[in-house]
Amino acid sequence: MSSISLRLTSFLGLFLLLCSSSVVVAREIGFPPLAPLQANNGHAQYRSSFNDEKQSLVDLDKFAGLTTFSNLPWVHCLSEEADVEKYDIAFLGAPFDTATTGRPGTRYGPTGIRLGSRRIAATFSWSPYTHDNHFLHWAHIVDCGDVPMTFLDNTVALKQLETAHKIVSRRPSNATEVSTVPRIITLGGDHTTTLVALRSTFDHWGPVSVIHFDSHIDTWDPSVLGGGFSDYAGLNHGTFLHIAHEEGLILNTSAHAGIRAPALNKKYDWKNDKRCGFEIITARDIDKIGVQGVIEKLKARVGDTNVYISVDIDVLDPAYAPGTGTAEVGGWTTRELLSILDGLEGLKVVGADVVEVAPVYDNAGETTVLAAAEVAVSLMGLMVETPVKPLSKEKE
Ligand SMILES: *[C@@H]1O[C@H](CO)[C@@H](O)[C@H](O)[C@H]1NC(C)=O
Ligand SMILES: *[C@@H]1O[C@H](CO)[C@@H](O)[C@H](O)[C@H]1NC(C)=O
Ligand SMILES: [Mn+2]
Repeated sequence: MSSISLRLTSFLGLFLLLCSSSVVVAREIGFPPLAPLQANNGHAQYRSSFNDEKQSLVDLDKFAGLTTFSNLPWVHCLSEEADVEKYDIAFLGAPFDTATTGRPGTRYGPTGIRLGSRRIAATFSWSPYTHDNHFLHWAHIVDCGDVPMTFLDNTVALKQLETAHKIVSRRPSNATEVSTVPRIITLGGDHTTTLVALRSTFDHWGPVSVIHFDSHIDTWDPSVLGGGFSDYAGLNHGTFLHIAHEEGLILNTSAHAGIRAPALNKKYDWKNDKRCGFEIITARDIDKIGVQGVIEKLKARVGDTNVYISVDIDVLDPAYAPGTGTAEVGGWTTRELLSILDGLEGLKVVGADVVEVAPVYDNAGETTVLAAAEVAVSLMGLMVETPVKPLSKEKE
């Protein structure tokens, strides 16, 4: 190639380069990327939303500030003051693990579940299945924080939780025209905390059907599980349903779902379980009757009664929830559990919990706390779908 044609070629190249750069209209993409702002401001305003300084702080709050459940507002529900912000559904942490029979650690459960809910927020919760958003219905939903519970004396700790339940559930609701009693979703905490929650629902609604998701029956006789050497030892996370039955808190239309842990004896535990008011759906029943079959069985069992739903995270297989104290293999998947819970829509859920979350045994991917957070959101959805009246109103 001659030197002239070489010059021509490079001239042509430069010309083309200049041409193309003047034709292409570059997007004005700010850096660092402003992803959360894009969501709220439409596709054409990558930069302009930054002009609204106040808005830019509000929209980016998912990973900022203090961590509440699903980024809900925190209300000091346990305040001595009578006049706190009103609410209809309250998340309440019960950091307690001194009545466990296996690995302890659920005192960190409420904090773990909140961390697992970091990416959940009311503004970003339109369901891909129903196109609905339970955070934005009639109910004002809040996080009341954790109840102070001593880790040195179970009797005192459970009394503290009982006092907290009384205060939180006896405050006036916000949407009084829909429902006058605020409902509580407890973030546990070992399963013993459910006994206290059932005393609280009894206070407002009388005895309820319990739908108990767990790998264990938890109706063990205190004289069997706990050694039988003291009443104190007899009250633990494997006996609380037996005691709830003794106290008349639950109906004989209750059910377990996901059971797979062995009993302590050939006959007595199963007979005693039935006597306490329970029917058993085992973990392997799902292989025969499917998710829909489990939903139908549970709905048929509780009928039109008021329901308390307790989810021990160990109902999930340890592959889906390693972060728990008494893990049992052969359990349900997270998708199965969430489908069953959402399928219970229409039941009159007066109280609920997700318990036995022990983050110290969770993995780096936070498998357990992510699952527990979604379970809690599903429980909340059931409450939003079906408002319930307190007992006194029903009698009127
Ligand atoms: C509280 O209830 C009032 C009256 O029903 C309603 O207008 C208001 O939006 C509710 N507050 C919240 C935060 O939901
Ligand atoms: C529950 O107990 C009542 C009587 O108290 C009885 O009529 C009813 O059949 C029992 N239901 C079940 C499912 O056991
Ligand atoms: Mn349990």
